[in-house]
Amino acid sequence: MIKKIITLAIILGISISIIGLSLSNYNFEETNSEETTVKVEEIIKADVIIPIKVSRPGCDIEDICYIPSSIVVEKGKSVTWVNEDSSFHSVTSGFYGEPTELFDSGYLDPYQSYTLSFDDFGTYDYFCTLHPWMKAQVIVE
Ligand SMILES: [Cu+2]
Repeated sequence: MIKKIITLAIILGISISIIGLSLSNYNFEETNSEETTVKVEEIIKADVIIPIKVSRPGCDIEDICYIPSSIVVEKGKSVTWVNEDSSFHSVTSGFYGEPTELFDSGYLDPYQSYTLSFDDFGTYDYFCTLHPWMKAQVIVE
């Protein structure tokens, strides 16, 4: 009789543990599925943005082809450009028709970024090889 009671108690204990485990699993899965609904995006910290619609003339009127059109950085620091437009653009040193060949991002795809570090003082003018009206500068202090 005592043996039967002990066996029953053990079976009961195991059953409770199993139920408890499956409940905790269920809760875990639920939280997990909520977390996966959060959109995961690669976050690039942009110092200069190439905004939308700059592939047509007009952004030069307000000087917003690159935002900001003039950025001041400390010597040794880097600048990251992000192309937020749906067209290709470039970050090329110099002026349209007069590149200085110091740097050239090549064609940046939409949402592609380009990072450069500036180790010398000076004013670095740059432009877009595809759109003559797009120009801006980096000032290294
Ligand atoms: Cu461009």
